[in-house]
Amino acid sequence: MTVTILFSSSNAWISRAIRWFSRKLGRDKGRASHASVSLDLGVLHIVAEATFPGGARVLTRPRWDREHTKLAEYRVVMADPVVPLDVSLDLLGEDYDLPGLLGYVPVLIARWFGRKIRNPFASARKQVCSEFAYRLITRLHGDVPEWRGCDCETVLPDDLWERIEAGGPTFVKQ
Ligand SMILES: [Ca+2]
Repeated sequence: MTVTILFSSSNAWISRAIRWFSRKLGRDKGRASHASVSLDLGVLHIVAEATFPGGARVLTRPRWDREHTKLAEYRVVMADPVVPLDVSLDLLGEDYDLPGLLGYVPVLIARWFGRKIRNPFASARKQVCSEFAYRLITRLHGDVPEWRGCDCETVLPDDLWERIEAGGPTFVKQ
């Protein structure tokens, strides 16, 4: 099994809102608005992601490629999954975490002022895209040094991407 993380962008309103917040955090990049996990199982190549509408879902990799603008892809360096794939994917079918996304507003406003607060509306079961990618990869791989200290209920796709770019043992650019 080959696991990769995909960063992408789109013109959906949620995507634009996430990029707007990223820019307001001082990133002229404001690059990725979406993170997904690609799983090449040999007989089947799928992408698992949390999306609105749709919630936590899988689709085929060719279809994902048709529907997304890929900005970057990194392979996760790993042997066998720490948590078996079917258990790791247990969150599939959960709803999109819309209340949690709303909770990003006070979280990101606090970040403008250099403060860190918890997401007041987040649900651990419901998923936003970066949260789902974080949870799935850390289940499959185990500890990810690059992401240590991340709160998956307040993390943005660009946060995950920047930490990967900063270097570490877990990810190799494709
Ligand atoms: Ca959540």
